[in-house]
Parts: sequence; C-alpha cells; structure tokens
Amino acid sequence: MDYKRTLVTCALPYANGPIHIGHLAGVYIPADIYVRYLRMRGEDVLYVCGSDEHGVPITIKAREQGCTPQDIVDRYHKIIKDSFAGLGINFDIYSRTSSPVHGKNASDFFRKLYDDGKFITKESEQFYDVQEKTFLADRYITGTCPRCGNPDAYGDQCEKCGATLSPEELIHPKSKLSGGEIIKKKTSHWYLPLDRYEGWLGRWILDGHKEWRSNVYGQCKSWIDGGLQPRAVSRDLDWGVPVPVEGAEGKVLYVWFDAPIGYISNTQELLPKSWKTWWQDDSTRLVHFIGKDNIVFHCIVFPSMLKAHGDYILPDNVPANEFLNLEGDKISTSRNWAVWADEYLKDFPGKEDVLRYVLTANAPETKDNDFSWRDFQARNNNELVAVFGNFVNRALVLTHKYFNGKVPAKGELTQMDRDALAEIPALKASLERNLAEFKFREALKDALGIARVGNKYISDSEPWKVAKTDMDRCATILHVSLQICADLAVAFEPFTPFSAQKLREMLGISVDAGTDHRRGEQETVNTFKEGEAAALHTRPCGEALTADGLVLRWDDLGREDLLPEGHSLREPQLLFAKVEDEAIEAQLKRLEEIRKAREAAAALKAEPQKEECSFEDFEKMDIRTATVLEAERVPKTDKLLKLTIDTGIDRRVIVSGIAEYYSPEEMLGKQICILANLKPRVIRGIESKGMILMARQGDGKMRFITPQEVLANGAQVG
Ligand code: B3M
Ligand code: ZN
Repeated sequence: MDYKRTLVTCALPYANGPIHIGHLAGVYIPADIYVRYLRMRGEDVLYVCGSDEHGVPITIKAREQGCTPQDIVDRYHKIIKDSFAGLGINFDIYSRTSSPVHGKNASDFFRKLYDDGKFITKESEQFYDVQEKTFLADRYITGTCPRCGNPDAYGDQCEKCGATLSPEELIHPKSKLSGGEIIKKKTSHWYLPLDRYEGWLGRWILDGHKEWRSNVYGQCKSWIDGGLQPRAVSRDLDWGVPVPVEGAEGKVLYVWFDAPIGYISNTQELLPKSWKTWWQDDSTRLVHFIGKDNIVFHCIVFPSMLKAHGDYILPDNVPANEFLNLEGDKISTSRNWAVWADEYLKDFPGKEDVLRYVLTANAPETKDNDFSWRDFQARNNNELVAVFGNFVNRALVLTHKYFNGKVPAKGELTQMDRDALAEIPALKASLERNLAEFKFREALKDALGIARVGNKYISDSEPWKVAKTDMDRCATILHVSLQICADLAVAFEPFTPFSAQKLREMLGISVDAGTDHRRGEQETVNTFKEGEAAALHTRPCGEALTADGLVLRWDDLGREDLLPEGHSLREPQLLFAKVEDEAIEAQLKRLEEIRKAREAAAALKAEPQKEECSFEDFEKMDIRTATVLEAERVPKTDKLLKLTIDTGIDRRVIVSGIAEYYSPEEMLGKQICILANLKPRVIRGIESKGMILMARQGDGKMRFITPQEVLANGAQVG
C-alpha cells in the first residue's frame, strides 16, 4: 500500500545504565541511517525515542545505591540522551516514561482496554516479604540453587551455573529486601488474553508479512505455533504507572505494558495537535527498530494491545537485529564487558563517525557479530582514511593547487571518465535497494564503493602528472573527480553524517535534511522542570545554505553536473585521521584488566569464608603500622625478602615471601601493616619477628596493605 509518511521508533533504553556498542549497532545506528536516508529522499519522517524508566531493575539499583528510583533514571536519562546527541543520533524527541504526558496516556490506554472488557483477571500466589509488607519480584528472592548449590541464586536465575529458575525451585528462599521470611500470598492481576489474538496474529504476520526479516518472522512463527498464553499487564510494585482502577492500590502497570505506549506518549508530547496523524492514519507507515530480545513484545504483545484498543495503526516492519559481541565475548553490563558510548566519546573525540561506520560495517543483521578494536583500527585506517579520505583529499588539494579552488571546466570525456561515472548510478541503485530492505551493511559497502571508484579513477588518471603537459585534460579529470566527491557528500550523509557535512562544507554545498514537524505547532507542552522541554528536541534542522545556494538531495546522487564549472570550494581539511596503535592498545589493556579482575573475583568467590572466630581470638592479634627501613633479597631464594622495619615500638627484622611481587627497592620507605606479636620463627637462618599483611586475589596476585594516609608507626589496627 502507498503511504504518505513514516514513523520510526527505536527501543526505549532502560535508564539504569549507559548505552553501549551493542545497543548502538543493534538499534540506534541502523535507525538513524534509515531516517537520514528517507529525509534526504524528501519523505515525511518522524523519529521517536526516549528512556524506559520503570521496571524492577531500576528499583533494585536504587536500593543498592541508597537512592530513589527517580535519582537513578534522572542520572542515566541524561547520560544516554547526551550519548545519542554526541553520536549524531538526532531524534525528533527523546523523552521519558516518567513524564506526566506518558503517565496519563498509559493510564488512559489501560483504562480503555479495561472498560471495553479486553482484560481478564486472574488470582495467583506470589511471594511476599512479611517484614517489608510487599510482594516480591523474582529478582528480589534469593536462595540456594537446586542445580549447583550456589547459596546466592536469584529467583529468576542462578548466576553461577546459568540456570533459569523460578522462585519455587530455590532451596531456603528468602527476601533480598529484608533478608527475612517470605510467604506465598494471593494477589490478583489483569491479563491480556493473547490466546484470543492468535488467529489474527497468524493472519497478520505469518500470512501478511512474509517480507519481514527471517529472524523476526521465525521467532513470531514459533511463538504463534507454540500457542499464546494470557500475559499479566500489572505488577505489585511501587514504581511505575499506577493501575487506574479502584481497588488496585499498590499495583502498577507492568513495564512492558507501559513502555511501548511511550512511543505514542512521546509523539503526543512533541506534536500535541497532530500526533494522531502519525498513529491513527492508515497512510502512516510505522517501523520499530529493536534488538532480538524485544521481538515478542513488538510483534506479538504491543500489536495485540493496539488491536485491542482499536484506534491505532500496526507496525509495517520490525527490523530487529541480533547481538554484537565484544572481542569474542558476550557484551554484559553486569560484568562491565562493553564499550560504553559515553566513554568512547571521551576517548575518541572527533571520531563519532568512525564508530558509526565500524558498527554498521559489522552490524549483527542476520547473525551475532563481533566488535574488535583491531578491526576498528583497520577499518578506519584502510577504508575511511585510505579510500574515502584519501580520494577526497587528492581531488580537493589538486583543484586548489592548479585551479585556485574553483571547479575546473570539463572537456571531452574519455572512455575512462565515462566508465568511472557510469559506475555511480549502479551503486546508487544497489544502495537504495539495500536501504529499503534494511540491509545496512551491504548499503555501506555500496557507499564505500563510490569512494573506491573515485580513488581508482584518480590513481589511474594521474592528474598530477597530466598537469605537466595538458592542463585541459587535468581540468577534466578534476572536474569528474569533484562530481564523485559531491556524490560521496550525499551518499555518506546517512552513515557518517559529521564527515559528510564536513565534506559538504569543503565543497560549498548543503543537503536538505527534511521537515521539522514542530513548525506550525508553536505550542509546546511544558510538562518538565523549566528549561527541559526545549531540550527534548534534539534534531538540528537543515544546514545553512551556501553562498551559491547549492542544496543537494538524494536524487541528485549520480548526476554528472552536481558542481558547476567555476563553483568555489573551501580550504580542504583531512576528513579522517589514522587511529594509532597506542589508542587501540589502551582500549585492549582496559578490557584485559576487566577480564583479569573478573576472573580473580570469581576465584575468590569460590573460597568459602573461614570458620567463625570470637572477638577474643581477634583481640589477641597485635596489628600495627610500620615503615620499611631496609630491604634486601635473602640469598639463594626466589621468594624471600629480608625487611628491617620500624614498628614504632622497636626496630626488627621480618622475612617475608613477597619477592615475586615486590623488588627490595619498591618496598623501601613504604608504610605497611604487620602482625607484631606473631611467634618469632627462624627462616633461612634469620630470625623473623612478625608478619607483613598482604591481600591476595583469586589469581594469586598479592599487594601489601597500607593505610590510606601515612600514620605514626605503631598505630594499632583493629
Ligand atoms: N526497555 C529495552 C531493552 O530490552 C527495553 C525496550 C522497551 S521498548 C518499548 O533493552
Ligand atoms: Zn546454580
């Protein structure tokens, strides 16, 4: 069916941590490419996202950190929003599900389904913390894993053996909140009876959307074929949108019920007058960009909610991606195994496009894929610098050198010129086909293909040599090269917008970046603290026009007269810079440290706590600060150092087995802690009086214990 406009949504990130390359590669960069592309084609597009600020993980994090859930979401909402803006992912609106507009909208949505009898209620027994007087989400219950005996397994999963669990399976379950007793208590919830939508879903997706990606279609098919069950849409929790029904005190909407409604709320917030055009008009095409773990919610649950409501359009496509790994290992927030967007932006200023490029080139579109820092470096240096940047630089520098920075006149074209120019329309057609089919990796290859054509053309035609004998021919070569540069300034806008813009500035052109839909809607809904509503809108609108007013659109790509003879170019600058080995090694070192610390922590966890000791036992130990005065190796040993120390009460010798970890020089002058009253022992003929206190981690690495600031020697520890 023909459509008039496209509404693009991106999965709302949970505001309980920063975003990482997995999120970017899976959802946000492909969506941004798609939106920029459609806009350059002159299509009417709205691009909506925001933070998902409800759900149990946020409440857990708040408890752990001793703050409120609102504090947590305020912190991460800002970090995430800034990361998107920093990477040029310019939503029309990036709002949040804790906004008042959303609270009302989600509540009204529920109420309509409730009033129309679309829910069923079910009573079930749930775990309840007697002391805290609250029902417990599975994550809030801990106990012993029935599979591996881990005493700290959660009610939904054992992190040691990886088993998926339910709270009933735990041995000696207890509340994580109070540490106390839990009982089973009856509670009732509202359910959306998905089983009633099975037939309709089958027709709509399995018959009607065979064009969806095979991973998406396949997941939907197996859900539908397996039979759908009613899904609870409420929870016993105090963080979320309250269930707007009498007698529902202490209940909120389940986060996966309210979050997708957030797409609608955010549209309303941006366009209070015209939002319905985007959500309720059949000529709007809705596309959800998500990761594969969200498929069931966007293809089965949310569409069933929309269908039950009756006023809304349904998604036309849901291009979900698979997962991205990092250096061969699964990305994990809890294990800190990730490249965080905010850290990348700090570590690689000015290289936003490099990350966009590499994550697109490696996008996990049909299978899981891997990000490695070496590949990042290689793609930057061998593709962006050596092909794209190099070609553009040669064309521009030579034009400045021989033709005063003005596009030179085109003479008769040779076969070589015509061959080069003829490749562009073919690449453009492939690029368009791939973008329309959400094949962004392939599309990027086509765009780089244009740069390859240019790079080869300028290498083969050698204008720097031709200039010595035939200035007219040199002019033609550079004229043709500059047209290809202009093609690149259009073709790369979706993928590497910062560099494309920089290139356009050098070429003295601009592109049409689409319509700002807030025009004509002067009124903004100020539902936030003062100053925030204005900041919601992140899209800069259009570019400043150049003196010549040369504005290009997507359709111009491949035209042979993009830059007319005599058009003035600006001073050339390098488009891309090399990524040096040091920068890559620093990143690899950071990951290596994380890996080591993780292994060490795992090994330590495996060491059970020692047997209980009494306070009197502890009191017997005389632990004090002391300073190392002299240090030397004990001859003919690898491990022993002889240390002469000042204990504040005396000067004495201790023989310690730390030579593997410290050289004598490193120990000199250091303040340490010792067990002063350990019974003296003779080691290798030397009397050792006391013991140096050391911390040992799981991999065997040892460090001595030192007071945080220098204290008097002999200060007692305890
Ligand atoms: N908050 C993101 C995730 O599962 C989840 C998406 C909501 S989209 C409505 O990572
Ligand atoms: Zn286990």
